[in-house]
Amino acid sequence: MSPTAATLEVPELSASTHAVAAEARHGLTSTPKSLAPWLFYDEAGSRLFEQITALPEYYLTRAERDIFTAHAGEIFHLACRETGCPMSDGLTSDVGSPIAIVELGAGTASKTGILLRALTRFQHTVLYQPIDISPTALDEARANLELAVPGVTVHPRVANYVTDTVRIERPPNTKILALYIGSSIGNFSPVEARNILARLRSELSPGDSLLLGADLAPCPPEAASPVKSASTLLAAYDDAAGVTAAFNRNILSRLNRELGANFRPEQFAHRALWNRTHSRIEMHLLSLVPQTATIPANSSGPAFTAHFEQGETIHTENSYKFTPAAIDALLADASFAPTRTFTDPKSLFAVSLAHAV
Ligand code: AVJ
Repeated sequence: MSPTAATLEVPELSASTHAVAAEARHGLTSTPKSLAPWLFYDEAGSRLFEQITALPEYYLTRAERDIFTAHAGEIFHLACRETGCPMSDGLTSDVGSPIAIVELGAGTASKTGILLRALTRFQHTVLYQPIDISPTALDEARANLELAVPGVTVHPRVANYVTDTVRIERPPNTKILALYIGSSIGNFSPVEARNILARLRSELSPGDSLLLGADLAPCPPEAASPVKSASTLLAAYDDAAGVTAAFNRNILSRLNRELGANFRPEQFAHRALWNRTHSRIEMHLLSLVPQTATIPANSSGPAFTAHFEQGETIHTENSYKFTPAAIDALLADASFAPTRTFTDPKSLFAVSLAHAV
């Protein structure tokens, strides 16, 4: 092969790797540098995130699971109240499936089983439609749930709910309860968050409902009962075992693996900070030395280098935190009527039910 031919032959990328390449090019040539948080979730990153959810400091997953366990019955009762489905009389339904569940960004749906199991106490069969960009996660969700929760039928849908409107399957006489849980909404700016919910709302009808899981903002120290401190929050994103640091650095390892880049992840420090002005946790990767990484040419474009000054950062994630009032305002902005917000005993996390009006 002549040198000229070699330089012309650039790897043809799959659609998903193309998106990774495009985001890397965009984020690393911007000032300040950034990488979008969806890049965290390759196979290694998804495993690290599963580990994060079990960390003592990462209260979010446990708090939300506790809320589901304590309030599932009441959630379905309230979801039904305006719809006239049989369980609103306090009776067990025998008439098929009055509520069908749709879940945005379902992943492997590890917490959803609690809700589905509770719902099968009211109705014999439940249609569950998990939506996610990862087909492997959806396979796992289906395998787990159909085995663990008798009566549940899983109709997975591979789709990007951020960029595309996802069509919802609605059997006759069924009300939809849409789930958007796990604080996934926290990764989006206020405008993006509103747009995601408004687009979901456009697929729903009056009487349908939404269950939104959002993490709560810390209370100011001067508050009467400081239930959640900024340090509790920060520790959840900077754990002692360093799993979140590994999760953050994996974004660079992924660019090395998928794009053949030559980042040295160990030369970047994990930084988590509380941005009070924007009410969000930010994660950054901080360059410990002056360094340069090269991202080779591929079908998304020519090779480029990213130079880092010592102390320069890559902004990898925002995780927005909400007051109960901010959750209600977000829901109302997307044409949902806030119905009830449930929290865990320590008021760390919120699960809010709202009706489409
Ligand atoms: C999956 C977006 C809910 O923001 O808490 C966990 C991701 N980042 N630790 C979050 C995450 C660092 C997580 N979400």
